[in-house]
Amino acid sequence: MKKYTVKIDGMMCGMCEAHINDVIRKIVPGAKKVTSSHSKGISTFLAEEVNEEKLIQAISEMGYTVLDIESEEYKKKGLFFH
Ligand SMILES: [Cu+2]
Repeated sequence: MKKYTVKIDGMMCGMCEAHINDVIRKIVPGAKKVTSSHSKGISTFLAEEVNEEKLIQAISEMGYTVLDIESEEYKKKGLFFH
């Protein structure tokens, strides 16, 4: 599982956030914890694998601009024993 952070230009309000969340869920069927913030200009979600090209294209087609996609290994807290 990875945590993806997508920097998006053009979100202006809660409706934009909802639109972006919808398109992420559509392009990334297994996406979890999909959240977007128009004030920060980012969307985050958890997923195993993402077709980044397809996601960028789908978001652009809606009139927003993807500036960057970052991913990092996501580890649930408390899952590991010392
Ligand atoms: Cu809006």
